[in-house]
Amino acid sequence: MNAEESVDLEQLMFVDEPMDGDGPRVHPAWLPPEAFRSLGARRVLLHGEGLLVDTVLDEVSRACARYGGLVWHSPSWDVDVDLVLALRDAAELPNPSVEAARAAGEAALVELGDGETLGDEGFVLARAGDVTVVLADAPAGLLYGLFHVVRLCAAAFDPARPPEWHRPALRRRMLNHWDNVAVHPVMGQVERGYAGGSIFWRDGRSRGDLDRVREYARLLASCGVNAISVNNVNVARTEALLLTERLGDVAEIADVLRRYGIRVHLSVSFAAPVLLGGLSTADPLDENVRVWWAATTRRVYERIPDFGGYLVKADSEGQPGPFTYGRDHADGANLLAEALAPHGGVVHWRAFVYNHHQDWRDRSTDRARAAYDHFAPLDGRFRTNVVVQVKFGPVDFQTREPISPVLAAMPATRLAVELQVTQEYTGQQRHVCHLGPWWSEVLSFAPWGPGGRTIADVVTGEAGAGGGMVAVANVGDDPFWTGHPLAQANLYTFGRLAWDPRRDPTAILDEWITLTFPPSATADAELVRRTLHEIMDDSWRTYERYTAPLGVGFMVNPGDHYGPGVDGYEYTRWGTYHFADRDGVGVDRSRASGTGFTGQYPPYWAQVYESPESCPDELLLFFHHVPYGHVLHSGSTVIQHIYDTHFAGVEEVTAMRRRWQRLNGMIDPSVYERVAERLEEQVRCATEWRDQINTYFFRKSGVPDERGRDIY
Ligand code: GCW
Repeated sequence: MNAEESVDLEQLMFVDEPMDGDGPRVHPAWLPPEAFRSLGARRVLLHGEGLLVDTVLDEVSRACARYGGLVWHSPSWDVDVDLVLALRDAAELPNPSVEAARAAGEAALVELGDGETLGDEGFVLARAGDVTVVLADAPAGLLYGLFHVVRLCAAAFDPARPPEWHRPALRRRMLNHWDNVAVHPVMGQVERGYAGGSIFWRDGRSRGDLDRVREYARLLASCGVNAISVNNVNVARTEALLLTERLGDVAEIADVLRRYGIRVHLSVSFAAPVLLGGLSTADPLDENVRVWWAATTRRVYERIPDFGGYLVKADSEGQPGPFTYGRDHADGANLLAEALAPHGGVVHWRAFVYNHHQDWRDRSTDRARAAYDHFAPLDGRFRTNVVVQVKFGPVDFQTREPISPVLAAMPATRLAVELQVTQEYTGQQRHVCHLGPWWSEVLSFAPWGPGGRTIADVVTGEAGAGGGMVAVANVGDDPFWTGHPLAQANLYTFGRLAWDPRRDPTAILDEWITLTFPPSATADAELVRRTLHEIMDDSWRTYERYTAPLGVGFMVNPGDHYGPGVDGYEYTRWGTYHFADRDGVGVDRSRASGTGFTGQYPPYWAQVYESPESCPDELLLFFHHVPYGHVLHSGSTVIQHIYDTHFAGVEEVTAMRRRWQRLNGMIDPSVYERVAERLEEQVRCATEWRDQINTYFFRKSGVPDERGRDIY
């Protein structure tokens, strides 16, 4: 196709019907109909029964109806097929080519599976003559296998394709929605949401737009997510009722998600026995409290038999918790775990617990220490159906932080790592900030020293018993789902990394590009691909360059956390300080002279971080207070590094904007326009960051830029 034909793009790229009644069209994200062309032009036989098999049938049927293929659902015989999707335990079919395909799949399994089973979600893909076969032990495996075929496009039908075996590394791959049911006076409908309203709730009630939820479920299943919590971890009165009176709303969502292999979880208030049950206490050791949770949880399972479990933020930023009763977080988590255990549910208990009423004058309290101080001593005390959910960094989802030492401190506890897909601190979906490379760094970090076990190993656990990966979602009712269309890639990447945390994020991004901008519907596919990589691959580092330097974090406007506010948090109670003065900047977290946080790491990193000489440049100001003239490993001084990176960051954003302009007329115009508009804002905001940070540090230090550029 050439550029003149691009008027047809909309037809190719968009689903036929607006999904919102008369409302705006919803962008199909990485599942445009065109991405199904290769599958939809084939003859497909589906063999097996089950709810998710019906979902696969529905997907294949829609693709085949559009692109002229054919689909049979067993029992069907004597047909020529190109693709067989079959459950392994389904009965034999009197069709030689189907049986040959299944035999090829079995052989591949023996060859590649290394004695392992496919499990509930795994699948094998192989070729038998002219036929591609996907075999799975369970329906969810077929669904994931189907989406794998979609991702591969024509390559799935390449006669030379060697067999493949896939199984998710992590059992639970979860998104947390910080969606409020009732609009919060400060945080709005979605806390830290940058994509419009909630797809689940509006103005105090369920939206009832289950079509949109269904589209969402497809998107999530296609990248591997299998669990979501549907309400904010800050649980206010209306949201607390989802557990009881409003459970029906949750059940309706669960009915839709179930068809895509996704379980529903609920954020609950630790004070629920008091708030909802009329008890006088929520003390985890009180017998009536235990009975209340058990009975309430039983009712949840009567309504939602595959309910996933509870998510709890306790004793944190004003949420109730066990501390009120002189109990600890193991007591609290075990209370809920006990109620969930008979039903196979799990409690995700967040380790994000710290004092948010700190006195900025007090240099001895260190927010970074808090999660470890609270949780590490409890290792071994949590029930097996408790997952302690740990933010990846010790402070709060910053653009750069060290990895939380809690993840290395609780070998006898199931741990999940929590990431933030919603871009609270990384540009709020107005800036391009592709987070895959950052998450990949987090997951491949080896807390016991290079070559040792990694964070990916910790959350995978022995025999897959780890706590998995969790992320705060970035989706809303925006027509592009994520506000910034390129932020869709963060959601996709999270799912794919949760499926396999060792994958290369650039390869994942490439997959996303192929699906979202299918080459067959794109005027110059290679230009589009190259341009997107150029803009996105390094965008997290670009964002880092023009914002808070060298790991010091924050410096954002208080409250909304958008844009520069160098001293915005410096004299507040939130525990996030940079301590810049005329001589230097940074937080001394050493054991020798600071808060002692470095001592929370296993010996290798405790030693590396302890000294400014060995501390990696990018984390220097997180761990040390150093003079502006301190020379980095890069050879630059701290002050010159600040100037250089801030000038460079803005130049890179300007280049992004220029590169994007190449795609004008080549891709869906509405995507083009939305991104173009956001890039304008990114340039504006990055410039503001550059000038405020540079000016601030120039005024503090009095050290001029050695290249004499404009500082105000
Ligand atoms: O980063 C902070 C956010 C809060 C959020 C909190 C948390 C849901 O600013 O809005 O509250 O983290 O993770 O609980």
